[in-house]
Amino acid sequence: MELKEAAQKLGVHYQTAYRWIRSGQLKAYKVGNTYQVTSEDLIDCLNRRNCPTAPPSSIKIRNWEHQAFRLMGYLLSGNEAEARALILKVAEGGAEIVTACENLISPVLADLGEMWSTGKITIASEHRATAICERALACMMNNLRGRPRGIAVIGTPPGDEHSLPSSMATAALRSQRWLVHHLGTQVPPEDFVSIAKEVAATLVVITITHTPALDQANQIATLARKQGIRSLVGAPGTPIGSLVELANSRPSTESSFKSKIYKSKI
Ligand code: B12
Repeated sequence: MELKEAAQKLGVHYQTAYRWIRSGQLKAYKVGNTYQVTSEDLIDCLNRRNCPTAPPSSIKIRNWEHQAFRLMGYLLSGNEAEARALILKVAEGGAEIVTACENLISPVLADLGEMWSTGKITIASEHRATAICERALACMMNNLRGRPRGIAVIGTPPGDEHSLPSSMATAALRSQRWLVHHLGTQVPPEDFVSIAKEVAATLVVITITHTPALDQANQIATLARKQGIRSLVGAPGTPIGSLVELANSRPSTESSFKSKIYKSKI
C-alpha cells in the first residue's frame, strides 16, 4: 500500500508516517517516487507502538568515585565551567538533584573539609571551591510552575555560617514541587518564624553544620511549633534524600527517622 493509506491505517498524519520511515520505526520500500508499505510491516509498527514502553532511562553513573575525583580536580584548579557542567549533567541527566548532592557534591566537600582542616589546602582554595558549588546549585534553584506541594521556609540559625546545606535543601524540595523561601544563613529565630507565618508556610527546615548552633535551631523549631508550623532540623552528614522523604511524608512517619537526624523536639 502507499504511504498515504498506511498513514490513515496507523491513524497519523502523512508527514508523521514519513518521519517514522526516516527514523526506522516503519519499514517501507521506495518504488519510483513513492513509498510502499507491506501489511506485515504496518502491523509490526502498530504492535510496537501499542506496547507499553519503559520510561526514558536516566544516565547511569557507574563510578561515582571517578566523578567525585573529576569534580575535586575542577574545584581545586578553579575550573568553574567544567565543575558546573559536571554537576548539572548529573543533576539534569535524570539522576536528579538529590543524587547529585549525595553522591557528588557532599562527599567532595567533606574531602575538601579534611584537606582544609589538615592544612593541605588554603582557606582561599576552600572558599573558591565552596563558592563554585554554591553557584552551580543556584542553577537548579527554580521554583517549579503550577500548584505547589506545600510552602517551605529554609535557612540556617545564628552561629552557623555554612550555607550549602540549606541551598541543597532548597534545590531538592523545589524539584519536588515545594514552593521554597530560602533565607540563607544566620537568621534570628523570631525573624525566621515571622517570615514563615507571613508566607503561610506549612514547613520550616533548619539546617545545621556547625553543631554549637543546634540550640538556636531548636529555638526556631519551638517557635514554629507554637505557630502550628511543622519543622525539621537537618544535621551534618544526614542525606538530603531523608529531608525529601520527611517533607513529603505525613508527620506521623517522622519517628522512624529519629535516629538519623537531629529533629526538633516537638
Ligand atoms: C565550606 C565549609 C566552611 C565554609 C562555609 C562557607 C559557605 N558558604 O557555606 C566556612 C569557611 C565559612 C566554614 C567555617 C567553619 N567551619 Co566549615 N566546613 C566547610 C566544609 C568544607 C563544607 C560544608 C558543606 O557545605 N558541607 C556539605 C554539606 C552539604 O554536607 P552535610 O554536612 O552532609 O549536609 C547535609 C545535611 O545538611 C542535609 N540536609 C540539609 N538540610 C536538611 C534538613 C533535614 C531535615 C535533613 C534530614 C537533612 C538536611 O543536606 C546536606 C547534604 O546531604 C565542611 C566539610 C564537610 N564535611 O562538610 C567544613 C566543616 C563543616 N567546617 C568545620 C569547621 C570546624 C568550621 C569552623 C568552626 C572553622 C573555624 N575554626 O572557624 C567554622 C565555623 C563557622 C560557623 N560559625 O559556622 C568542620 C566541622 C567539624 C565539626 N565536627 O563540627 C568541617 C566538617 C571541616 C572539618 N573536616 O573539620 N566552613
